[in-house]
Amino acid sequence: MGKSNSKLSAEQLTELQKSTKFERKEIQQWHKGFLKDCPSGELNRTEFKGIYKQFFPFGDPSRFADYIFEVFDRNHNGSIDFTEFLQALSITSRGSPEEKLRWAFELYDIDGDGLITKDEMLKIVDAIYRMVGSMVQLPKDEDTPEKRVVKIFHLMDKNNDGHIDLVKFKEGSHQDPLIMQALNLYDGLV
Ligand SMILES: [Ca+2]
Ligand SMILES: [Ca+2]
Ligand SMILES: [Ca+2]
Repeated sequence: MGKSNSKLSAEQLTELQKSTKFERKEIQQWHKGFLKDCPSGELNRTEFKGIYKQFFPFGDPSRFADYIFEVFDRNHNGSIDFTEFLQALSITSRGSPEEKLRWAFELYDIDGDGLITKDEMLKIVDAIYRMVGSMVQLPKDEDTPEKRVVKIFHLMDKNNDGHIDLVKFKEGSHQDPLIMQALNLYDGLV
């Protein structure tokens, strides 16, 4: 350990400026906040879930936080360092629609094979429903995760083979803004 200094070096700052859409000042502020919540400089899964719990005290965000954690943790070493944190934040808050959709696709494509199956979609949607719980009133035809998934697949899986690729995902998301729900929820956290 010991590598997490309280201040970013000039090189680290320049690197982060290149790889995110944040200004130096913003990066420094985020870094300060990050270290306050996470003095070790590495956010583990439990800490990450704890953050979500604060924002969704009436629901159960632990599963959703688990899936989001996987997308944040780029190098899959089981923790989120500041660079990973800031890069995810950069995309979800300031990314182009294209970048946001790609990020969301990664979230839904749990095994990372480039296709979203019904099962994967159901896992994420179910996690979202558990998280928001009774906070939102849903229309009758999507008041369960299963119904919601049927609806999404009807829209996106035009050839009806049970898979959605990135192209179809992007096309469908334009017609159904709710698919970005996961990201919008995340937006509310930052
Ligand atoms: Ca990591
Ligand atoms: Ca997949
Ligand atoms: Ca298909």
